[in-house]
Amino acid sequence: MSEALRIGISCYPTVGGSGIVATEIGLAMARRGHQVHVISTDVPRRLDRCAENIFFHQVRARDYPVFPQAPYALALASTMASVATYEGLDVLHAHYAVPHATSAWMARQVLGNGSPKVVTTLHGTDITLVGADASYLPITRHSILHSDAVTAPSDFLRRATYEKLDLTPEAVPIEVVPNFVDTERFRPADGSEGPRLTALFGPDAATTPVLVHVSNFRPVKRVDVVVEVFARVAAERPVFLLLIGDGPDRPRVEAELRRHGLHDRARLLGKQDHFEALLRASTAFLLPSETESFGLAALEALSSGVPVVGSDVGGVPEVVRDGETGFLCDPEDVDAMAARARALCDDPALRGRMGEAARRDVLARFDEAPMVDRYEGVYRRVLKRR
Ligand code: GMT
Repeated sequence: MSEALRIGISCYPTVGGSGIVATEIGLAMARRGHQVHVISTDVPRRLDRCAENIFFHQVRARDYPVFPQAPYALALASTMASVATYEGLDVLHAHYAVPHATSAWMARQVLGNGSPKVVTTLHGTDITLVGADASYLPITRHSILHSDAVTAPSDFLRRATYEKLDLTPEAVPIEVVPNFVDTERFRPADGSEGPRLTALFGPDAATTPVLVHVSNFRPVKRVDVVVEVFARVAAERPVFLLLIGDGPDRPRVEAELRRHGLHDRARLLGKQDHFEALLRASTAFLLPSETESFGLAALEALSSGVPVVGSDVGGVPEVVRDGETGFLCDPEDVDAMAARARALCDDPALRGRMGEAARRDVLARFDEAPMVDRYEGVYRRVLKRR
């Protein structure tokens, strides 16, 4: 094996896709024999702390009466600098530019010569919504310009970064490394999942299709549209809805389900660590997002052999093949989404064909090993420039 690296990874620990991608990269690097130091405010949900070569460093943003808010970016930069010094990090991999790329840049100013190389992975709203906002733009742009390497999960996000941050490929080469999925964990149904659905929905679950949605219930996910689609399908035929995750829009979604008189046909499970069996037993995955740089939750559904009905926005068409592994619609066209979801509920053969195509496509394009090779290649390339 070539030289083992010491890699620092900073990310948000919440249910969001960026934390999941960061954690899966860390675990994969640790399995390859590298020493991985995860730097975050809390243990990321999918981090296996018992795994060999994984270390966790908690960021504590101390509050003080004179601060308007606890200065997270400073506390993170300070922790990054300490971990880099004490653990001799070669590389610091910042996930989600705001403020992680900036904190990494600050840590480097503190450390001077011999500081780790900084790799920034952009994820989505860190560019499209927050990073491009005037309040954060100059510092985000600067931090990206001063990273040793920058990656993005889709060509859409690569282009959006150039456009919104007024950067050029010459100034900042952005490498597209698509997100990946654990295809064993997210595998197609084998027939043993039935009792899980029956436990949730009762005996009708054996013969009734289930629409599923997984997200952090932020406005950008438009979970209210998930309910609208469900209501339109439910007006035509028996169907259940499974909602997994939690976030600011959950109360509104619960109210909408009651307004439609459909709360008895829906189950809100909140944050779940192990929802794989329920996902693969579902009929179709709904993703009506306003924007989506990639759509990791959709990739997990496709890997589970579940077709996706979603918005034709951002990087989603790079993940879901319209008409083959799912259906992509104008995000404002709720009727079209409902018609597509209903077609999958009405026609088990169509659902089966698309589910199989989805699984094949994921195995061909989004398997873990080639993507982890790509990240390792990025690390080794920036280190050569030492
Ligand atoms: O950008 C965000 O909204 C946060 C981020 C997250 O932590 O969930 O999501 C983004 O990163 C994911 C992982 O790369 C992508 O799969 C999501 O599409 C992307 N979200 C958006 O672009 C809205």
